[in-house]
Amino acid sequence: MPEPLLTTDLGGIPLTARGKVRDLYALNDSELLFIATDRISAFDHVLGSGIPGKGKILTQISLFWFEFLKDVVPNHLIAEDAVSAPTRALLAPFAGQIAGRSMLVRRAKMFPVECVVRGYLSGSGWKDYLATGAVCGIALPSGLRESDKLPEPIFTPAAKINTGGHDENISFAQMVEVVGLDTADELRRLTFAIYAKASAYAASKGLILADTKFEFGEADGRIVLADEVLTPDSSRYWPASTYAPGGPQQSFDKQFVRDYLESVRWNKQAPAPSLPGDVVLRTRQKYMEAFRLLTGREDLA
Ligand code: Q0Z
Repeated sequence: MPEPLLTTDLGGIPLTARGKVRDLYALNDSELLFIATDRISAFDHVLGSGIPGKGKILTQISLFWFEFLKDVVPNHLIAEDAVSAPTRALLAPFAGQIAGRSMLVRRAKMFPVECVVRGYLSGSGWKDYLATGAVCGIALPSGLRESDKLPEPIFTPAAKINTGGHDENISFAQMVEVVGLDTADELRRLTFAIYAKASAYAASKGLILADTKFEFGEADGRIVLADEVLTPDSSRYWPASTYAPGGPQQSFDKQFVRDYLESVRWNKQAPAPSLPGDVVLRTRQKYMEAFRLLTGREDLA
């Protein structure tokens, strides 16, 4: 088992943003380098242990979806594995931190809205529905149960809250105030189109894509799909074989982690615990299983 990559350091190359699990570097005015580390979060904290290979697995899943969706929406990807591009000589010394887990992307002007689409009632959508009968101002039929399939997918945007805090669900009208009507309409249209194609494909592989979120930006006057796409970190995947509405569903990827954290009665305050070896190993296997199901490939690279 390789050591998990928990943090990156590219020498003099400036770090633009460090997320819970991803590091973003500015290469020049027009290009960024995304690196997916092996960090894992649960209950809103980064845990003390990483999952070896997780960043590679999630990067390969993102790359699969960018390719699969390129006829639906253009994206920010320039190249995977920036190390191999001859013009990237400056990255060569850092190949060990980059290979298989990085994406060279076009810098875009990001829209400050998460484009969330839900086909099923779960998470904050379920909480909103319980409290108000609606999600992001979209009224739903009464009597729905947790994890029920919705009559049709709903678009439930969220405003990005900087660092740490949860994104806040907003109405479509509030989104319009932020990005304008034409852009809001187009982002919603693209979000539904992507979800329709991706959820049908996932279903053909035995996976329910319960919900997911996209981030879009603008580059050269065009809307592009940015960030990571349809990874287990940005999406709820459920195995179709065990789907049972009327309560929460098991997480495809993080269930062993959550079960362990509940078993040790962690108070969900920093510092987050480390994970025992068997939880790390079984979780890695779940990520690999998602990779195999979605991409049809047996192994990374
Ligand atoms: C994405 C994020 C991460 C922390 C900025 N193509 C783009 N152009 C400009 N900005 C971004 C992108 Cl993807 C951008 N994030 C989210 C990613 C670590 C935060 F790896 N922030």
